[in-house]
Amino acid sequence: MRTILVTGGAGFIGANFVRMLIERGEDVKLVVLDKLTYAGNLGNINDLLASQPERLVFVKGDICDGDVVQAMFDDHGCREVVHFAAESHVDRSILSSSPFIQTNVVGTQVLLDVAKSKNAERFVHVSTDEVYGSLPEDKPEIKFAEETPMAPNSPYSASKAASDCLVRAYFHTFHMPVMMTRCSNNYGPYQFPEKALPLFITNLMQGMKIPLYGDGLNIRDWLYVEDHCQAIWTVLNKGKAGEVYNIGGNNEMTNRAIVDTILREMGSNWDDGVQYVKDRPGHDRRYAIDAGKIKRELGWEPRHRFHTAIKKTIQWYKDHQDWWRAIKNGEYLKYYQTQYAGR
Ligand code: NAD
Ligand code: TDX
Repeated sequence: MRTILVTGGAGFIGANFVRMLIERGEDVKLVVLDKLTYAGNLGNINDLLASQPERLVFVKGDICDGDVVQAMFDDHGCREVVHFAAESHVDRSILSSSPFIQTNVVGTQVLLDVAKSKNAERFVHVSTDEVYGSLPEDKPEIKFAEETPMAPNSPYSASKAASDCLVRAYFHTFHMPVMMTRCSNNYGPYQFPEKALPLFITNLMQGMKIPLYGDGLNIRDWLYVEDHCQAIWTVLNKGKAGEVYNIGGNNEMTNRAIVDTILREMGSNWDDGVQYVKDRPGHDRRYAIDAGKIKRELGWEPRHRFHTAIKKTIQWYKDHQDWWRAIKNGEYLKYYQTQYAGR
């Protein structure tokens, strides 16, 4: 049985990754290291921690703490790493960038150093398409390729780009078996309701409006989270050391089109359900991924179609109101007030 360290496994994508591998019975033991920041939620994996204690272990800790990370290898026997842990919300990085530099840059460096000293066998660094910057909306033929130069525009994407540089350097200098993935926007169960899709869906369920930034014509490439998790598993198993793999849904949509779909599915309309608000500073106009390399070289492509997966996602938030109502409380309300009041 392989023993894999999963950082950030109590967050949105990390928890979906853990759930996928454990539920389908992969021959793995997963050790989740998570600081449980505002975005981490043990409730995302609690049932599996209770039912599969020999295959899933949780440690509360910070990836910036070298001793804690070392114990993952020495005490828990981890030999491979999938690195999800990060500060991940662009708007929060605009409010305050320092936690982003600490976790995303320093934390990744600590993790790389320990993994190097322990001769980790495989290391997947989960990154983002946002490191490439923004694409023009009037040139649909241009997409991000792995060779596209990095040009990050937000403190969040700048911190992710810095971590990508470190990962690249540890391959080049130390020949570490590291791989990097750069994925487009995810959606699905367990996504923290500060991100656009769960925010829009749960606001409507609370009788509140969708706050749509600017003219609502920014474009993102939406990927169902399960497809992303399968891509990461594929890279961990078949990826080549030192390589970058772009991951995308081949599903570019404007925010207006996303909102339109959600309104229709939830029986609302533009007048009752949407409020245009002041734009995000530095708001990237368009992201689009060319995911040809991972398809050609590793045989991965997305399986879920947006129109069915978004229905499934909306249904999940309808069926799990306790989950998101508990989050949309306390600290969250303070954040919401700071982020949206007066916009
Ligand atoms: P998330 O914010 O939902 O979860 C992040 C997790 O990391 C949380 O559980 C949090 O507690 C944990 N964490 C934060 N700081 C930590 C620290 N110092 N030590 C240990 N744990 C810490 O994020 P997500 O949306 O699941 O994203 C996961 C990864 O995927 C991130 O690296 C992000 O950059 C990347 N990514 C996300 C998307 C997306 O659409 N959500 C797209 C592409 C790439
Ligand atoms: O209230 C909102 N109103 C709005 O119009 C919010 C929160 C967002 N938006 C817009 C901004 C974006 O154009 O919706 C789009 C999606 O926004 P986010 O969910 O914040 O995602 P984005 O900024 O595109 O970044 C996401 O994808 C890449 C993740 O949060 C990152 O972690 C990932 O790296």
